[in-house]
Amino acid sequence: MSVRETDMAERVRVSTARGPEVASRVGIVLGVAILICFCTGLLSHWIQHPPSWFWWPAHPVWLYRVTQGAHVISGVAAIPLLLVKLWAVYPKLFQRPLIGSPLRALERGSIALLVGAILFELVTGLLNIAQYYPWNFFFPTAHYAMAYVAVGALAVHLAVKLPVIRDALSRPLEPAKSADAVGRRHVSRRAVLTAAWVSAGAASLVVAGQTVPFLRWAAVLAPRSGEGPQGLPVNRSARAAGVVDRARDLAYRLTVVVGDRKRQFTRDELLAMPQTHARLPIACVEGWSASAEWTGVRLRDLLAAVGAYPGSDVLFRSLETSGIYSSSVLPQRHAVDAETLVALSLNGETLDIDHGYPCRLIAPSRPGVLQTKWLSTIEVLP
Ligand SMILES: Nc1nc2c(c(=O)[nH]1)N[C@H]1C(S)=C(S)[C@@H](COP(=O)(O)O)O[C@H]1N2
Ligand SMILES: [Mo]
Repeated sequence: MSVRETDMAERVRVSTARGPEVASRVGIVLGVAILICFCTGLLSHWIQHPPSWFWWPAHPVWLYRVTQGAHVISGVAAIPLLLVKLWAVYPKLFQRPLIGSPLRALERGSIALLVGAILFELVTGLLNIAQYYPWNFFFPTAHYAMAYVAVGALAVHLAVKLPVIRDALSRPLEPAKSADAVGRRHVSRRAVLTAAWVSAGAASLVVAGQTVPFLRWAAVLAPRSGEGPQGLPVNRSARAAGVVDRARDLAYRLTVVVGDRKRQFTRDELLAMPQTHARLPIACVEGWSASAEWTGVRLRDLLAAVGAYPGSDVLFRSLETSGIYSSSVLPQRHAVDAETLVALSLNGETLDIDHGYPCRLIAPSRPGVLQTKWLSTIEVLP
């Protein structure tokens, strides 16, 4: 840079709050939010597609509720932080030459990848919370794969920028220039940072309301925080799932298969068995969750009534015959848990058809998507 250019750059920096001081401070908080989001997202993925080494406890019963709540809250909080971060570095994104030397091309390429991947994650995640899918790829797979791209690009970016970040953090936020020079700036850096923290806090609050009970009042942006039959939200109704007739059919039987033994139960027969109460949350992967009082037959008692349970995974099938919700696999650790129920009632009333009547699975510390409703068959896997 020539002397004149340096002078120009300095003047630009003095007249705007943009620059590494704001970018590095917002960047650190954004990085933490992304890290929380990534780790909790990985957990959720592993619970739903467990690798052989993976271990997920049934207790405390609210564990998945907390990790998935943290996933969605940190992701939503990252959105305003990312916007402020992009604003702070905005002029640099378009600095000439756009491509330049191979090294510079590499740096620019990695930043394009980073911004693209993080934007993709935050936008698809947000639209998934709203259950709005204006694309034709399968959300979980794309969201999962792109998370590695985002975090990989972030690691490279941090390594490359470490000297700049160190330097920016070692200097005071506001330069010790004359009051006049600071006064010439339209907004102070402090004001920009305050705006970043406040907007991230507000974004967290409006989405946290769908999972943190005492923040319900704040859930203005949470699509499913509110009411459903028996005080619990519903993601997919019996009508939407096309199971109303089969669920109400007087010939309904729950089939239970343990090894080479098989038994069928009417709903009344299930009601005649010893009943257990459990207070367990439904924790949807989309981030909403709500606790409820469930009553029904302990899964392990039901299996024991049919045959000797060999201690393996258990497959649940729904009256709903197609789609990803129509079945789920429960690991042995959860299957033997005293609070894992084939639920027949909810909050003291007969299970509403939208919550899974005649009966549904409810197990502790599991994603909502695996709490299969309208059960037709329970089968112990070999
Ligand atoms: N058969 C079936 N089971 C299902 C679903 C479904 O669509 N079909 N939705 C799942 C999802 S995504 C969630 S979050 C919970 C919601 O349970 P609720 O509607 O009783 O609150 O049920 C799960 N069980
Ligand atoms: Mo869900």
